[in-house]
Amino acid sequence: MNKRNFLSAVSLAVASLATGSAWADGNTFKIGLILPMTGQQATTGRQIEAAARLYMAQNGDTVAGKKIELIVKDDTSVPDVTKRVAQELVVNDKVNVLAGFGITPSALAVAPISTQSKTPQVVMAAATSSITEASPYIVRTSFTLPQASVALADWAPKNGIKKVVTLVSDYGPGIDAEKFFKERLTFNGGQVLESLRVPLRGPDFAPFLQKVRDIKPDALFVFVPSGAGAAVMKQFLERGMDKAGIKLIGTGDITDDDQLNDMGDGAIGVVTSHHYSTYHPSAANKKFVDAFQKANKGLRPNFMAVGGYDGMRVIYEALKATKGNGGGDALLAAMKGQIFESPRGPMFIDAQTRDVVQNIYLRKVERKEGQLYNVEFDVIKDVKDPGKAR
Ligand code: VNL
Repeated sequence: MNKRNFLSAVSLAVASLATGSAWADGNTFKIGLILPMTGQQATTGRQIEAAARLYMAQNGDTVAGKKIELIVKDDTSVPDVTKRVAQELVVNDKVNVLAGFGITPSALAVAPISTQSKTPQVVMAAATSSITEASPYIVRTSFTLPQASVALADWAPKNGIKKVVTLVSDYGPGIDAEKFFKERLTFNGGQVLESLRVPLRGPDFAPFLQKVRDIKPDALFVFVPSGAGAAVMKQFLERGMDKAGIKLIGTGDITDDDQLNDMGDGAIGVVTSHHYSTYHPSAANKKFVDAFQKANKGLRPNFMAVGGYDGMRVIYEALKATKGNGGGDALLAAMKGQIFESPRGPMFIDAQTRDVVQNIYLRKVERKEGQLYNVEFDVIKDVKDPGKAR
């Protein structure tokens, strides 16, 4: 479908929403959950789907008199597919909410559809700062890379790390991480010696790591998306970078709980900053982790799972608040300003920006009870996305 046909299809759908026929298909409330279930980002899809199903199992599938129907679609993390699937979900399935979005380009591809059809779009994974500005219907329950990166740039120079090389995936979140880490480190008297970018698809880290070895900084700061951290860690250790005195630091995407336990003792001591650790010491998190593992053959929930779980909560609470008969605008209004305790700690959906405000933790990989975990050792409370201030 070309753009014009698509827009008129959406307008038709909007017209039918306005006359009430779409809502008349009774007492179901449909959530279109679009995720990368196959391909390079499949772990993200698996984590979020499992978390959404856990939330429903724990909270029931009837809310405010409506039966919740979860429609999961695989977009293979190809934005053109995300867009087509979103269009079908809005026009044919008449979903009440769109949710998921494993990577930034997928979230951005759907933003115009959300705006046109007035469908709330709950971003559970993608983390480029600007995403929430792409549509007034976007609400985010994951995190932003500026939010996660700045804390580490404050920690590093106080801990003997002054000269850093950055290595990021060459797209939205990587560029945010690079920029905000560098700005803050420089402000703190440190220095970024070189900024390296690797392709998102099928990256070969070897030549980049060789370059880092030659430059010999105090530390290498890395952002790669969830699922790619283990490959970086393996090559970092194989090349003896740690033995050459180069520390590995980054946002928590690199010591992703989905993979961390298989990374081996070489990962011990790696310091990262992030909003969620499976090891987060709270009763709410313990309950979440236990239930998630029980329902998923021992799979450890990572930060993607938490974004999905909390996203479902935001949708459920909005449906309750609107007593089951609100349209897109009413649901969106009821999502704004929600404040609650997540497994990650306290969180808040800023009504102005529709973005998540949350604690950012500094963590160090340690072996605990025989397993590798990101163990939190410091916290910066209630961090807003620093990308929004400018
Ligand atoms: C993104 C950001 C994706 C952080 C990620 O994993 C991640 C994104 C799939 O915005 O594309 O860990």
